[in-house]
Amino acid sequence: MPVARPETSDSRIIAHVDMDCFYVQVEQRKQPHLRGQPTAVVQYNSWKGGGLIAVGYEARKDGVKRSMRGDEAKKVCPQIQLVQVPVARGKADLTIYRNAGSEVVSILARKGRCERASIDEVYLDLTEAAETMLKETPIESLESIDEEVLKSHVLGLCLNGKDDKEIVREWLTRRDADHRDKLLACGAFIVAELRLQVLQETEFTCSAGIAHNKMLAKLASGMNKPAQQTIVTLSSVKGLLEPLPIKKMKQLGGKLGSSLQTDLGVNTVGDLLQFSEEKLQDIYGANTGTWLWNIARGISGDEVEGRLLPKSHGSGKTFPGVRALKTLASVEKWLKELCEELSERLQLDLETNKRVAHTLTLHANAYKSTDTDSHKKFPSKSCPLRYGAGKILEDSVKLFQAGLREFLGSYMNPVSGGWGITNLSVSASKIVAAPSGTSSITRYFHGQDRFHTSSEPSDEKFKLEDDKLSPLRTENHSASHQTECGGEQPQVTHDTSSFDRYETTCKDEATEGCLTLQNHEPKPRLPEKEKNINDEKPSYGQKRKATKEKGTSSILRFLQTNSCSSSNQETKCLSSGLQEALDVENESLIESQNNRRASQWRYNIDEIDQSVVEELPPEIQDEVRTWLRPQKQANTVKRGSNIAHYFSPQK
Ligand code: TTP
Repeated sequence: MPVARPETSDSRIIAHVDMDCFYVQVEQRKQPHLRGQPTAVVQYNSWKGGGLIAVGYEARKDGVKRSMRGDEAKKVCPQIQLVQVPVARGKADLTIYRNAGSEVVSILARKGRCERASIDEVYLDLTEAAETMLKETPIESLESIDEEVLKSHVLGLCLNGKDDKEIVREWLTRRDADHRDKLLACGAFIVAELRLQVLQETEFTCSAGIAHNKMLAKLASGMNKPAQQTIVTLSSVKGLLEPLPIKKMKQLGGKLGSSLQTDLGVNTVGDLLQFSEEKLQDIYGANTGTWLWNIARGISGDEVEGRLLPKSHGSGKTFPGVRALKTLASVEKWLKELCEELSERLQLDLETNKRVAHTLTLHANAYKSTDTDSHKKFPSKSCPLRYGAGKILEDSVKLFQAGLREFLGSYMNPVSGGWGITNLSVSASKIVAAPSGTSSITRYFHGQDRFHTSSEPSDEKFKLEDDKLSPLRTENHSASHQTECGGEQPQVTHDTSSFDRYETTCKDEATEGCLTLQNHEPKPRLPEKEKNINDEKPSYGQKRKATKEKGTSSILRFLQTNSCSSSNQETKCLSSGLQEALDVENESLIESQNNRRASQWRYNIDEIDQSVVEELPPEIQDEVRTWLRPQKQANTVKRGSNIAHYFSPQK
């Protein structure tokens, strides 16, 4: 459900950075001979050449589209290079793309608060950096302006195709400009510099939108691609929004958007303007009504969250058509693969980032062969997460059984068939910092113990015959809101129950559909002075100088030398990804919108589950076992021990 948040200020400077044909660029970096060639990345399923999940800009010029399969792409562009997505455990393995996304995030985070929104998208709050620049290095005093900044698209500015750069220069350096426009101009310099740094350090190009809020920045980032940036001035907001199809707006791709169309005849954002806030509140409730009224006017108070790591991890696979899973055994087989992958990623997150996840959720898309109730969705189920692939699998199987039983209703026996699973995924959310130090690990154990259910006759409780569903505290989630992928990908991808990019094709929908939905009441947000991730704040002039000395070249020049055209023959429509529903497998990081309250930890040594110890690194298992024996030995654990070291932030 959308949350109506008033703008905290209309002079924030927010950027949305979106990588260009991301998977293709990652593959081209890996195989440089592909650079400049029409290239596409195809999914794991190779039927008809595999569904395209990423299409390079050279291939787009030849008419290749993401909705095509490899065979069709070869027909329209015979010289196309098709690269298959890496595979592990019989499914797509996105690790290489995830890691590439992390490289980019670490660079973008240098200038302000940074929120990793999907595998290839980032929001930046550059307000402080822009204000500093305005104070210390006013643009009108700059002698030369980098080409990359002059190439910016300024919405509302009339260009003639001849001296566009001069017109942009004039706009950037206007002495009498509104303060907010001056800040936007500073934002354009900062973003151009960041994009050049990304190019130099990773070889990837990206595009960006620069605006006063997240919603507008996101709308703009896809308007001029690849390797370009677009500025949304306050005066251009009305013209930008009015003609936009309502369904293209984030969070309006689903039922709410459909209701606006059918119930109110609202087809564009401009159509919404005729309704008063009270009227919209009457129809959709106070929060959603206000939110709708606001977005029609370009108002959105969403803050950029300081978060460089994903909010959740997920592993999923789709089983389209005849590949649908029709037996409990086949579901279990695939759950094993998914749970192993999820467990590995959780372990890596614990080791690398010292984070632990608290909630396990299972999503599925299903059908009944004798469908009497075609609208019924497979309910997503959650329970506390226990570490270790075996436990995750055990719990996932139980969650699946509970969900299936609910989906089928009491009159159908799951064992006798009559159902099929077309999408299956598991995700881990409610990720928080792992407690550090010896005293904290005890809390960690307590948390694990809390999750542990093996001492209970859980199998019994999960029997499908049993009327009381799960022994685990399962929670239902509306399937329509499963992931950010509301499609972070129907595309193949990002379909709701698949994820990672959460990030939704739905990159947009991703945010619409989420694992856990909570009704948020609109809360006025107070301006928040958050410290930049990078404490170092050299003056803007100094930074630029340093960059220049390193020989910054413009992105345009880089692209030309790499035979990659920067012209935007095929401009990505604002949320084109949303429409291109491919049909296969994808996994994604899920950004769940779970409750973010930190858990309360308590420790009681009697409650420690021995099995948890086995999941710890070998170097600390012995120590913990000693600790678990007679309680008098518990004191042998000292601060600075191996355990403390294991969880210490320095590790
Ligand atoms: P997008 O940002 O939607 O697209 P893109 O980066 O390929 O191209 P553009 O320049 O137009 O932004 O998606 C980012 C990556 O996510 C994409 O390279 C591949 C992956 N993806 C899927 O796996 N399935 C999908 O359905 C979509 C839309 C993307």
